Amino acid sequence: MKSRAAVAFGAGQPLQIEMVDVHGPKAGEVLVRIVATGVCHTDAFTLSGADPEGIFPSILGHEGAGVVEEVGAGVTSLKPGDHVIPLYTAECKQCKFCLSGKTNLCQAVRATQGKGLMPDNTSRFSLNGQTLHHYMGTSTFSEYTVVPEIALAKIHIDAPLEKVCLLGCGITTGIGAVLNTAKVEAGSTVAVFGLGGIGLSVIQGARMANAERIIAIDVNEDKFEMAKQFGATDCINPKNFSDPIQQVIVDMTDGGVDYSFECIGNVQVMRQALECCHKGWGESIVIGVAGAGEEIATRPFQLVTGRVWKGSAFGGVKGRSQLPGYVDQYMNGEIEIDPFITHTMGLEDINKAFDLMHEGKSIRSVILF
Ligand code: NAD
Ligand code: DAO
Ligand code: ZN
Repeated sequence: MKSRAAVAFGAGQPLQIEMVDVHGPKAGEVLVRIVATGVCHTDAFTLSGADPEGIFPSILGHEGAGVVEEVGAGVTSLKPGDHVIPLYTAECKQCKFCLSGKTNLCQAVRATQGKGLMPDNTSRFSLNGQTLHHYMGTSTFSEYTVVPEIALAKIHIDAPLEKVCLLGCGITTGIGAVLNTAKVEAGSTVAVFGLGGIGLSVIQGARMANAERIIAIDVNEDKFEMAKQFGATDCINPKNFSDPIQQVIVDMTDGGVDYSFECIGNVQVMRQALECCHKGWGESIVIGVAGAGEEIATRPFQLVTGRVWKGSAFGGVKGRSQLPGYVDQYMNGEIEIDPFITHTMGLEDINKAFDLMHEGKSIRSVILF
């Protein structure tokens, strides 16, 4: 079949809208009609060429929601008409990782997903006979996409797809990092570095966890108003201080924060986030994705004296078991999504969504097919 898609032909090039060919679902696969997709910093990171796993030509996009159109042989958990969110972290419920109970990083389709292919090592996308690669196993910048059954969360049929698409990445990542990875306790002091979609979602999660003090840090002060709306108690710009920002935060908090979150992908900020933690127990969670080959550093004594450095992918959330519950929480008013959507546009304007992100003018743009 034919599908309208935004194709990434090469690093640093704008996406091009094309009518691509989509091969139907093979065994264990599902054809999904994407209704809406967010545009995340990670799509921009891959498009920039800084992503070591970036493959071109490809169809990017990983923050979508849609409707099942057709299922391949052997698919039992989904049927046409079901509403779904594609998962860049699958959940097979059978591999060593899924069975460990310790991680959400299912490895069942990881190897082929990393090569931009479906589990049988081939692509379902082509254009004029040329193979187009999948991206993160989701490729939500195509109206029709093919996804493994184990990488689809079935959600409430009444959930508005143009809103809950953002639970496919950013909002879930931020809230999950607070509740699952850090397990922030009521009364805690929290520092959040970077106030994009991820950082604001961390603030939302910290408020859900009843953190007492939430310190929001960004170099773009335009982000402070929304950070306060989500529950930040203090907003600070590192550029306004002569001391290193970690020292400023230690001084503000009688020795440091209980939890910090890096939501930028900057290895210098990752160090600041660790070093603003309280001696003896402070934990810093790395969420941001740094460029290829970059490394983090600190003095090991920071760890010897009780600070903990951790990372979080998709907020530690197991997509098929737990994401439908996040959708229900949105529908019950327990999770906010609407304020994140600063812009909506059609697929033909998707490059504007990237421009708005780079200019710091958007939190999330949602593409409506
Ligand atoms: P974003 O670009 O919307 O937000 C980043 C924010 O950081 C901006 O507000 C920017 O002004 C601020 N910033 C930049 N440099 C700064 C500095 N030196 N000090 C303080 N603030 C600074 O990005 P986003 O969509 O919120 O994503 C954030 C990061 O999270 C990205 O690296 C993305 O790839 C990553 N990510 C990780 C996961 C995961 O599962 N771990 C999931 C999604 C996104
Ligand atoms: O299992 O090796 C693995 C990787 C799983 C993917 C985790 C990706 C998290 C960070 C990327 C940001 C996604 C938007
Ligand atoms: Zn698994």
